Amino acid sequence: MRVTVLSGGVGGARFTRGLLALLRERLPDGAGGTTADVTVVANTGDDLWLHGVRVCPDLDTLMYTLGGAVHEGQGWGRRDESTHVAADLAAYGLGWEWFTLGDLDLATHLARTELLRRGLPLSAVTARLAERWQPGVTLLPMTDDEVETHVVTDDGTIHFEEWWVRHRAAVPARGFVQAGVERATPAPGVLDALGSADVVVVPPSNPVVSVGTILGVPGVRDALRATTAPVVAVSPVVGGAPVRGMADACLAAIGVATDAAAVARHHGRRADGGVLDAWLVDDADAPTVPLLRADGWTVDAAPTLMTDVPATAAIAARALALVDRLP
Ligand code: FO1
Repeated sequence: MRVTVLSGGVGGARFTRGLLALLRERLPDGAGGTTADVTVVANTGDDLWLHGVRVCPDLDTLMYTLGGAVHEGQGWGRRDESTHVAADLAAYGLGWEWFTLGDLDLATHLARTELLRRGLPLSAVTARLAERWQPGVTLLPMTDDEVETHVVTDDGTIHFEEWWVRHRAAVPARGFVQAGVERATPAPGVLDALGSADVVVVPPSNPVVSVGTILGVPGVRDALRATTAPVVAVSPVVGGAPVRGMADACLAAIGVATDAAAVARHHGRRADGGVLDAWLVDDADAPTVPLLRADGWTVDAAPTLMTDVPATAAIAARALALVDRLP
């Protein structure tokens, strides 16, 4: 069974961990793994150059979370981290003191940068770094080309991470620019992962700057619309608010209401020219189920708070169960 996941952010990584736990239970390979072949296409729009190293937040959150090394409370960065180098860099007045690169995390960025400088594309670099962590999935950047999400504010255009971390998305975003996306191509394996999947899963990732960025890579949206695989997604909005992060600030910037039905309609059903087939909302949003069903959506309500891995596995099970209810 081939499963392809489009993931960004902490929510995407946590969901994928639960999905893998479910697949290991349902399709065990007898060695603690799963016979399912899971490919995760990661958002790379958050990527940036800092202190001369390439930082890939969403690839690293997936690699650390699935590799068992993530700082669980943060959902990003390494557990048992220290920040000696960051403190000393601050003493030089360099870098972003509000964006902490931990000492162990820096090793990842130094390794990545070394391999990039040797001429490896990001996809090959990612595969090489993942060998150490054994995430249990094929981890693919959405593209090997440098695409960065920049945020247009009244005081100028800044990198997404500055808007997200320094300003906590409190500065109004007038729009998002995926710098470089027009000349980007999907990374090797991405289109095949979509075309040959038995199911495509969209976790409760940020619909604008994670899912939207991945879909913005030329060719990806068309491949998603064309695949014979059903496409199921989990709402990142519960009861009118994002579960984590500041997706509401992103949705407001593009004029989409922060509610489960509005986000579904923003992505759209494939039958209507959109990219999804089925949508799982939280029990808190059960009232939207009949409304969406009336529009032809295959939709269900379930507990969707990813409180721990078993709870997340149960959410993944409910999302996959929607496949059986597709017309
Ligand atoms: N998030 C923060 O809130 N504060 C930080 O200092 C911070 C540093 C950081 C360093 C490396 C990295 O890969 C991620 C980091 N993040 C930090 C998280 C990051 O902003 C988010 O995980 C993603 O960009 C959201 O998808």
